[in-house]
Amino acid sequence: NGFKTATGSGLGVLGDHRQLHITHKNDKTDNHKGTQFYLYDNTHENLDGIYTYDMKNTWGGEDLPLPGVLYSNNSASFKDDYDRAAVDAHYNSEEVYEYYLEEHDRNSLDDEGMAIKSSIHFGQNYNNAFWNGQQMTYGDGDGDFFISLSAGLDVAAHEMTHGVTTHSAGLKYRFQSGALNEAFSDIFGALVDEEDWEIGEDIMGEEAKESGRTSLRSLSNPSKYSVGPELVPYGNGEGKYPSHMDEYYDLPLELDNGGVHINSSIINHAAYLTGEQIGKDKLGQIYYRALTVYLTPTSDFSHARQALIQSAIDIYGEGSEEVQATESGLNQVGITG
Ligand code: ASN
Ligand code: ZN
Repeated sequence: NGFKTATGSGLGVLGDHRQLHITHKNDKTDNHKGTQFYLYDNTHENLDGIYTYDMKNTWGGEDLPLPGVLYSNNSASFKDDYDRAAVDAHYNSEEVYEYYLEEHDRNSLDDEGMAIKSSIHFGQNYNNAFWNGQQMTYGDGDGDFFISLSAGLDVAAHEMTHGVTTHSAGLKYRFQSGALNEAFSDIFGALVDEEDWEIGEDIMGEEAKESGRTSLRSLSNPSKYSVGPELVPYGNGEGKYPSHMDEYYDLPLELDNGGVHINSSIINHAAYLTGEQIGKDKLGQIYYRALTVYLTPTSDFSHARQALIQSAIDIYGEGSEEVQATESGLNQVGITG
C-alpha cells in the first residue's frame, strides 16, 4: 500500500515528548505535497495497524463521516498545538494495545488483530469520548471542565475496553449488564493507567479542579462525587455515586441507560477493595478471565460475582488468598450472591 515505516516525534497535550510509530508515503496523486507522514503504525506483527484520524472539529456528518481523514503532516515532527490531541491518541492506543497483549495475550480488541482506530477533534468543545461499536472517538473538551480527552491513558483504556467487551462478553448496554460493561471499562482504565484508582485525572480542566473535581470518577471512593441532579431522586441517599448495593440507583432506561455510569461504581469499588489486597496484576487476571470466559450479554451483578470467583479459582485455586480477596471485595459492597 506504499506506506513505509518511520519513527516520528510529537508533543502531547500535557507537554510530554513522545516517540511515535508512524509511516510515510509519497503521495503521487497530489505531487506538490511530496512525502506525507501519517499517524498509522504498521509495526506490530499480526495487527492490522493503529490509525489516528482527524475529525477537524466536525460532528461526523455527511461532509466528513467517521473516522475522518488519516492524520497527516509534512514532517515526522508533530509539534503544533493542533497535533497534541492526535499525538496522545496515537501513543495511548499503542500503550493499551501493549497492555492487553502483554498482560492477557490478547491481540487487539477482537483478539484477532483488528485495526485500532481513533478519531480526534470530534465536534466542538465536546466533553466526552466514546466507542461507537467500531472505533474510539475523542472530543477536545470545553477547556473548563475537560481538556482534550485523548490525553487520558485511563480514558483511552476505558474506551478501548468497550471494544474488548463488544468482542467478548458482549454485555448489553442497559441496567446491570450495562453497569458491568461500564465497570470493566473503568477497572481496566485503572489497571492500564496504574498510578491511582481514579478515572480522568489527567483530562480535568482548571475550572473543574478549582471546584474540587479532580477526576471524573473514583474507584477507591466513588461517593466523593455527586451524580447529576436529575438522578438524585432515584437513589437512596445524598445523590452521591454509590459504593454499596444499599445505595443502588433504580433508574429508568431513559436515564443513563438505566444507570450504566452510576451503578458501575459499585463494581468499581469491589474491584478496588480486591485490588488493595492482591495488587493490580492479579486483579486484572481475574477480571479479564471473567469478562472473556464467563460473562454473557445479559449477565447481572450476581452473575458477575459467580464469574469472578470462578475465575479466581481457575487461576489461583480454591481457598487461595486471591479467591478470598475476590469474595471479600464483593461482600463489602453488598454483592453477596
Ligand atoms: N465516555 C462515555 C463512555 O464511554 C461515553 C458514553 O457512553 N456515552 O461510557
Ligand atoms: Zn464507557
